[in-house]
Amino acid sequence: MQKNTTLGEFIIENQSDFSYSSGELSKLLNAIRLAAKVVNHEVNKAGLVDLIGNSGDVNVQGESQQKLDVFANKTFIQALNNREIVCGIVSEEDDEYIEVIGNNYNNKYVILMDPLDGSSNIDVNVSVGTIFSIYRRVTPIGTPVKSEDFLQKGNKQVAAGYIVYGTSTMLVFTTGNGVNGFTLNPAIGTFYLSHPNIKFPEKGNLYSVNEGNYSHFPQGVKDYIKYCQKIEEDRPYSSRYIGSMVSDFHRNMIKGGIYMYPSSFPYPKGKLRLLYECNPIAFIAEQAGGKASDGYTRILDLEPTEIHERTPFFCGNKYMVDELENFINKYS
Ligand code: P6P
Repeated sequence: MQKNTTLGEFIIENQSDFSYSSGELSKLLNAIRLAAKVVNHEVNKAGLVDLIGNSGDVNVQGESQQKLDVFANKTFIQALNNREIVCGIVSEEDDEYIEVIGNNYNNKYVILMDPLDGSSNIDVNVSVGTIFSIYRRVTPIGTPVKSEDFLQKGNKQVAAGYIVYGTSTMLVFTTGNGVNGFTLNPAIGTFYLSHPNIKFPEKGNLYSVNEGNYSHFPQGVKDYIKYCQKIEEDRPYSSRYIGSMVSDFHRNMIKGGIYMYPSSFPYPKGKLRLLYECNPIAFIAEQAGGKASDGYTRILDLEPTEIHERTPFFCGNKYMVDELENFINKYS
């Protein structure tokens, strides 16, 4: 695929790669593309209008909702609702799943998303991201969506991706045939294929973790961090942590590295949510030749029981995650 192919051309030319698609998956990706442009426009001018700061509400996670969180959530839900593509939506910002009534429940897909991850960074002009995960529903078409449509293992995803609103805005996604990155040309509002077939580099030297929580980490994670910090000839590591997982993961996938959010205080099960943060990023990581686990089990094989459940999350170059798991397993 030629660089500078537009996202629209890419979707049309790769339609056959989208398993199960009867054009609905393409429409779904196009809806995401539109919503991403709208959110990008607001993120880029947030400092200029009254969209910064708390909305005054608190989301299901007990986290104060930034106004852009609320705006992004509404924008993606409207884009998905108006096209009668999905039969249900899970969002980090909503306690319960959202049933999409149109089309007499005949839509085949469900989508789970974090509409604006890392939003606590908005007020300080640090990059944020949107994460999405797409499944084919498992309950009969023509019936109302049910929770089991959302509580599927990550290995059942048909597509997953993220938008990173950074120095440039990129949409990165997979449908199970590799990972491709598209950069937005804001002057004309078009995403162009800028990073075809993204793969982790063979070696990585970045580790991303909030070391402020070090004292609460499991011993194996502490040992791995010390291993990263040991100054040895051939392994000069660098610590890079933005506090926005999409940005940390994106950098690590391009340059080589590992992102870690272990169980710690006050997150005994980890902070990141399995369904709409870890599963989509894990799908992308594996498609790019990387690995994602909870320290013991492949993230994509975890059996979800609750739509907002959390998990410890370790994701990056395969050999780096393998090394980390070896340290953790010394204590199990
Ligand atoms: P901490 C953002 O809230 C997020 O979910 C991830 O994007 C980010 O990596 C992490 O939490 C930051 O959490 O506890 O290090 O501030």
